[in-house]
Amino acid sequence: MTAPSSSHLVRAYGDRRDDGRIQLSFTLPVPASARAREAARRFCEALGLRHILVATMEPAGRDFSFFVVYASAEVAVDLSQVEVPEVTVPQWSFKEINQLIRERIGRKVVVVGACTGSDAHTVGIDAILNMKGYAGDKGLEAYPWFEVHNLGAQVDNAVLLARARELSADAVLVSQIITQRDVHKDNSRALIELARRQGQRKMLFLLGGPRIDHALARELGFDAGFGPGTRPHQVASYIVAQLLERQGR
Ligand code: B12
Repeated sequence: MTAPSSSHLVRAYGDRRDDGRIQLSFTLPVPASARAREAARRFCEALGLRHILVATMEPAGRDFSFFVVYASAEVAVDLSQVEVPEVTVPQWSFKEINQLIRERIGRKVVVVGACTGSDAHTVGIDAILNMKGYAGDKGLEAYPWFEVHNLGAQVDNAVLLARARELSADAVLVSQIITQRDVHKDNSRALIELARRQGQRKMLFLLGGPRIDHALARELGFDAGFGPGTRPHQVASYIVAQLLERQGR
């Protein structure tokens, strides 16, 4: 069947265009052996892969084996059908952001951030909030027109919301790094539900982390999601743009 002219099919690229070659790695609960290697090959066959080469088999603990496999995947993805919601952030500089707050909001923008639940990975939220910032981009603490409260690690959802209320925060910034058993989703969803019950959902809620994207954050009830490589000025610009939109300017 001929594909519609507007479609844009892409296949995996290995040695040459459209050869479909991929590399995948996985663990099987089988001690490393010839049998384990064959089990890995059959596993890939069951995935619909062809030209399977089990390149590496390493013992992983006593009863497990880790595999790296090269294979061909014949599937293609139609790029013209791929749509991903993305946060739109104005390209404002440090100076412009401060000037906009001073002139159009007329008071400091208050943000409260934390790494919530059992998560102790504070580097991400610190990168956004702390003076030093990230990759040469100053954190929100460095902006004279931002008032920043970084509550740190393992903050309970209720404690974060209570602090946000006390401070009349404009925005609540949540960092979730651990994703085992979808704990990031459960915890984030619970925060939004609590905020709704307590009548606090009018504040801006931003979610960030290495496995967070805008679509997921929206699905969990947040206003926006920020993934790996996020720079503090993007977060500052987003918050200010949203506050200006809300006040109709
Ligand atoms: C440093 C680190 C630790 C340190 C954390 C120290 C600290 N104070 O943060 C310590 C040693 C404590 C630690 C502990 C653990 N860790 Co750890 N850790 C890491 C490591 C090596 C780096 C994480 C990091 O600092 N990244 C750098 C920052 C800058 O990147 P980032 O978080 O993505 O942040 C950026 C964006 O995502 C975004 N962002 C992040 N948050 C937010 C929030 C908002 C609002 C916004 C706008 C943006 C934003 O902006 C940031 C800048 O661009 C990663 C592996 C890796 N290389 O990523 C594992 C990793 C995250 N850890 C992991 C694990 C499993 C653990 C432990 C469970 C290990 C154990 N068995 O004890 C414990 C859990 C402790 C706990 N209760 O949370 C796993 C997580 C697996 C998963 N997907 O769930 C990882 C991926 C390692 C791995 N490959 O297995 N860890």
